[in-house]
Amino acid sequence: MSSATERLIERPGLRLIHWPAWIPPDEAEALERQLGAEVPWKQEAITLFGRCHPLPRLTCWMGDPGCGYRYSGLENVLEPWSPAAEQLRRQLQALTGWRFNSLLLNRYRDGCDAMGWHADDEPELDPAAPIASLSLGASRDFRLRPRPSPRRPPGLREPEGYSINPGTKSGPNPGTGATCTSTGSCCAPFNLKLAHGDLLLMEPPSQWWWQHAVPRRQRVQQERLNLTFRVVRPSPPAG
Ligand SMILES: O=C(O)CCC(=O)C(=O)O
Repeated sequence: MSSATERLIERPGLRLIHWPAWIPPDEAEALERQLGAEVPWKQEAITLFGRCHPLPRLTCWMGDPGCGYRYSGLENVLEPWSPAAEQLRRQLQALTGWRFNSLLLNRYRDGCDAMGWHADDEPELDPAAPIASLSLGASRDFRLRPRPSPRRPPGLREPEGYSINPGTKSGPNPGTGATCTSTGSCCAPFNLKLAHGDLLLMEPPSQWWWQHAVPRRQRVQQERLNLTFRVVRPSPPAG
């Protein structure tokens, strides 16, 4: 782990902390190779209107027993923590104070692999916990936008300045991801470049108000791995 300095990215209802090169390049390369080899990657498929669609990426879920959950309509089979994933979970606990008990790994084989707009707001997730996202390999765009129809727990008030139709307001250069201080002008979609070794912490209540996506980028030929560490409220053992 490096002593990379972090950057705070704030919008109404959104709070992200970004550590560029949290893992230095040579360590990140070794880690990418290790995860590429030790993780049991598979290509899941979802069924929509009776037709089967393979996901445009390879995935794997790891976690503590009882910490799996449904995601994109898929009931996920939990794999045990691999050695590299377990080591990262310990480092993230030291950094954040959170003991992550579930991990989704995504392998984007090239720029044709992608992830559509979504928020990580499944009811099994602890809403007080952040999601820690580590990127390895190719740099990819990570897009953010206010949720077209925010779904939130009863009683949670809309953040001051939040707008799902920001087109009429001009933001202070949303492309930079610069810290936003003037509420009401910062709800335009924006882009973050996530590069080799970068860590992104998505803090509550970001998932209630914002969505994210990793769009297709045909010119990207290199592979990318992304690991999102989560805190699931464990389900009671069956029986
Ligand atoms: O690949 C990424 O950076 C994002 C992954 C993601 O959105 C997710 O795992 O829910």
